[in-house]
Amino acid sequence: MAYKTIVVELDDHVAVIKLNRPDALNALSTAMLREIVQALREADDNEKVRCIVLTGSEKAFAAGADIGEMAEMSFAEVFGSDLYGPEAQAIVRCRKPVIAAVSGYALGGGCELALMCDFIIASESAKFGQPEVNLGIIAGMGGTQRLTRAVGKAKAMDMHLTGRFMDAAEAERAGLVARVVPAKKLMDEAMAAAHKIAEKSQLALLAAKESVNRAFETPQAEGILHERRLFQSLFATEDQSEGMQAFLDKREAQFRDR
Ligand code: CO8
Repeated sequence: MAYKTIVVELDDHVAVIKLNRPDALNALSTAMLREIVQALREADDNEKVRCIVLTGSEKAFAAGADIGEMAEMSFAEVFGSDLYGPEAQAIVRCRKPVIAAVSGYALGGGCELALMCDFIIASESAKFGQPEVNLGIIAGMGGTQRLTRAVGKAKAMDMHLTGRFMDAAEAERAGLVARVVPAKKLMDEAMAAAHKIAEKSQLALLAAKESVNRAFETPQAEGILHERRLFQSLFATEDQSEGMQAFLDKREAQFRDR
């Protein structure tokens, strides 16, 4: 499908979704969010795709929701249309692993979009922030919830209340990002991680993602029970037999997603 605000490329088993509104620092318009949702759906439905990388430009992953689009909106319009709500829900419904490769600004909705991905690999130039308070609003796509769970109350409050940006080194220390690499190596690192993931059993990946996400949605005892049942269910797969036999045979496993 032809997109206007994003570019989608397939590199072997990895779908790369690149946000592409350079003039607006990849500000997230409704049109762009809908295209991201569509591209994620297509990647989820495409049997060839085993991992997804979501990225922006060197200067900006995304500098937030599109302020121009929101500026004139009334409460009735924002509430009545559930602005950005359905798109945000659809993004987190993607079942395949999604890596955010973040360079430059990841602000407001851009930070929230990165947090909706499964993990973030950041360049040394990355800057994360929830500066909505400067606009007289607050985060609306999960930022008060996901950022708080990622970095804890103190730093989340600091970012939401002061609007200050967190650089990549602080973001790594705080647990917001998984890895920090030099800007020039960002896509190489993200693609290497994605290709590594693509080698695994799809069934185990789906179960792992679902189970880790339970840690955010359920009491711990429920999450642990859910994990145990998923763990046990994977013993019904051929990939479990193959993975363990390959280890014992001292060879690479050949997973077939069965
Ligand atoms: N929306 C629209 N346009 C933007 C945005 C944005 N969020 N950010 C940057 N742009 C545009 C600028 O207007 C400018 O356009 P133009 O050249 O036509 O004037 C262009 O991008 C370049 O921006 P700057 O000239 O400002 O570039 P600088 O390098 O000087 O500054 C900054 C970069 C610091 C990133 C600056 O652009 C900035 O502060 N941007 C706004 C950041 C922000 O406030 N983000 C939060 C937005 S609100 C939000 O995300 C709410 C999400 C939750 C909604 C969910 C509802 C359910």
